Amino acid sequence: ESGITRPKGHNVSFHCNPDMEQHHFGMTHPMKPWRLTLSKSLIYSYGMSFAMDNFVTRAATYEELASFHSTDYLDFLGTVLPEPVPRDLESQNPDLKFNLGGSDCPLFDGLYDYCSMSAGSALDAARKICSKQSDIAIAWGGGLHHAKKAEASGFCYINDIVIAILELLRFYPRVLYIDIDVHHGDGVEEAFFSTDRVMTCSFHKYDPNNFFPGTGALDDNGPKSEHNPGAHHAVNVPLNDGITDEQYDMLFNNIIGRIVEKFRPGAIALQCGADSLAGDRLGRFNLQVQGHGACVAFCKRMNIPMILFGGGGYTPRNVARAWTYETSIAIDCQDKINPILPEHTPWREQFRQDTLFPTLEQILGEPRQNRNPQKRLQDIVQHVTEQLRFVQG
Ligand code: ZL4
Ligand code: CA
Ligand code: ZN
Repeated sequence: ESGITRPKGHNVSFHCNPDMEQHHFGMTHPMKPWRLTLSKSLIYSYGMSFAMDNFVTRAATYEELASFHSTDYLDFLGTVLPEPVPRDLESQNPDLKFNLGGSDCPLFDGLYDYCSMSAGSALDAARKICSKQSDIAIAWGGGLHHAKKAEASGFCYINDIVIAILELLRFYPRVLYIDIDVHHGDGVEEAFFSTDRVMTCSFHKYDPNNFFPGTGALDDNGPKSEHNPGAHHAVNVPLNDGITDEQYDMLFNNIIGRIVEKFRPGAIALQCGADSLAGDRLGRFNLQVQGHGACVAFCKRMNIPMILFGGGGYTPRNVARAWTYETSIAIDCQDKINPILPEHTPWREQFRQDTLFPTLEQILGEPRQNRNPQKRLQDIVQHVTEQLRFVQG
């Protein structure tokens, strides 16, 4: 008996499609759709599905994908076939059409289905929010924030987040997008560069020369040109290696607290990329499951309808821990669940430690050096505070 019951006063819906998890980017590619299977298996083992409305989502239609993407791009995406032999390992090859087929965004079997299923979950989640049937809607298979209108980028082909936010904008005057993936949420930021109805805020590792995608500096806040209403509506929080839970929590609460107070969003889209966790194959931070989850808890306390998206996350056991803990926060049972992983969890040995909350020492041995001086973090809060003077709610 897990003791997990329906949360009082709010509805949580869970949107997934098991077919999505069957796709493979390639043996050594860091993006493993199987991490979604591992995450769900842990969520179900804890009995959390009994506290949510569970939906197996459909694939998004061509017309739905075309609400953001160009038809040229979609037509190509729908017809390209995986190549029998990888043509070129260099994804910087300028010949790639729509940036498809390199090492970051390979062509694989069922690519179009994979993309439309991710967007289908995100859209279903958005529609449950719009119809007020859900207060929190979860789409761990979405969160693919780098995809552009007519270009694949950074493991992302279809920007399910943009498509979901466009749906939210049919019902809500203002939507806040928050992105805690270790990478800059450039695709979502760019999509809403010229509107004041969406504010975007990404926290990320920033190093223009050595870390993908290289954008998202503190003073990149939306084009300030030609009476652009979207000016000042992009918040960027550039960080360095090794940031800790305490520092991240301070920044997140300060910055998101101020944005919500000023912008007064009707809905929140929160991208919960788990590559910001310590020990991630591509990540650089020292965040623990608790610190990552604290961002979700903070947003939930504001009582604003919210979609939780997945995103990056390249060490599957830690992805599963974070998204399980965050599901428990959504349904308000985080204080009730046993931190020892349920005995009957499938693939339990994959988790190495039997706890939901391994220590930094257990994850990394030696924690990564923290290169975020407190003074720099205060300057960031200061900059955002000044930026928000230009924003109206
Ligand atoms: C890999 O091992 O920084 C792809 C990508 C494939 C398999 C074998 C091919 C070996 C790491 C990454 C060659 C790999 C060369 N395989 C990759 C500038 C780059 C050009 C491509 O979390 N090389 C590009 C994208 C980032 C770059 C990060 C994050 C997505 C998200 C949301 C996207 N691209 C340099 C890298 C491997 C690979 C190993 C890789 N790619 C690491 N970082 C990137 O924000 C879902
Ligand atoms: Ca981010
Ligand atoms: Zn990422």
